[in-house]
Amino acid sequence: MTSRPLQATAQAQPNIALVKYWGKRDAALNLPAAGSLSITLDALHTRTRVRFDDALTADYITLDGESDEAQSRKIGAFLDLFRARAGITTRAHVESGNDFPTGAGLASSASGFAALAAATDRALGLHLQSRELSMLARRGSGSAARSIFGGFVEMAAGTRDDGKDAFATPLLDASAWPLKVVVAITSRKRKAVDSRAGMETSQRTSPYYRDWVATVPHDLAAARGAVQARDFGKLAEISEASCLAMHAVMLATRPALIYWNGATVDCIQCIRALRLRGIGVFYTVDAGPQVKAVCLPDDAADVAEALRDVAGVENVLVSGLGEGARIEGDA
Ligand code: 2P0
Repeated sequence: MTSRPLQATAQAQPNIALVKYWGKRDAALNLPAAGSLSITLDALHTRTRVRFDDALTADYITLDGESDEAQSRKIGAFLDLFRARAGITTRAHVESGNDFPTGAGLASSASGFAALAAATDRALGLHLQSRELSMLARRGSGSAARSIFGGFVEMAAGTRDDGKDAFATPLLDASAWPLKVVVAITSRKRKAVDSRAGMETSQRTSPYYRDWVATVPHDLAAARGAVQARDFGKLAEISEASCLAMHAVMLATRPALIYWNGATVDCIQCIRALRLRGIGVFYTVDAGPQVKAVCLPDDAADVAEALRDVAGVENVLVSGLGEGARIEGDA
């Protein structure tokens, strides 16, 4: 008798947080200290194939064609969560690829763990609900919980010790408010301090960390209201404030976390000047030097042209808002 191969391929896209996540209330379960709100992109993709094979004696994992010991350990532990649910110990072959730079502040861990969660769920025939998939994706990377869904998404911090109330929920479909995101790439280098290590140090040493966590519920409520009302000006105000407050925490971390370069600052100034000219745009920056300009659809071309002219900008990508993680081949 031949059994059906336990394999599946999924795709997911990165998301950009407008109300940021920086800090955890529990490291073991990867529970965020506060909620966050994001938009899922459509132009950058992670594609992940998972195949469970009884002949394997260890997990075999490649990311963009290369294997990395630390990443493999992290992914192996993530697969263990699914193996435990399926009641198996079978090892897996995982191949994952991004069509954008990995580890450079473009949320590759978000799309990576969301795609891996979706593919593994299908390969093992678990048929988990999206909410549960979001909770599992969170264990890989907090931001990945959000990439399970498309459009505008809110991540709940939850209060339970077991993390069963810390998952993302879709707020609004991409088609209901089709904003554009212009991404200005200012460096393709891998960042020196990854988000997980950075937020742990901020939590331990930044004098502003507690105040930062205390500001998030208000920003979250205001951003949620702005999304529901399609109030671009309000969303701009909240998003830029949340971004800068997070970077203030990072700057005050010891040793300081300075994810920006000169071009990052010049892009921010360019966006501020565009807005004074009446263009519908605001900026946000994550744990990396790239600048994401969120714009009204009709203004995206002007924003892209202006950012392309900023010295130090290597490339500019224009993205719409996209769907959540999905299985390749499904309609
Ligand atoms: C965010 N970032 O909300 C924030 C803004 C970076 C800056 O979520 O430790 O890779 O795996 O849960 O999800 C990046 O953090 O961290 C992130 P872990 P993750 O998008």
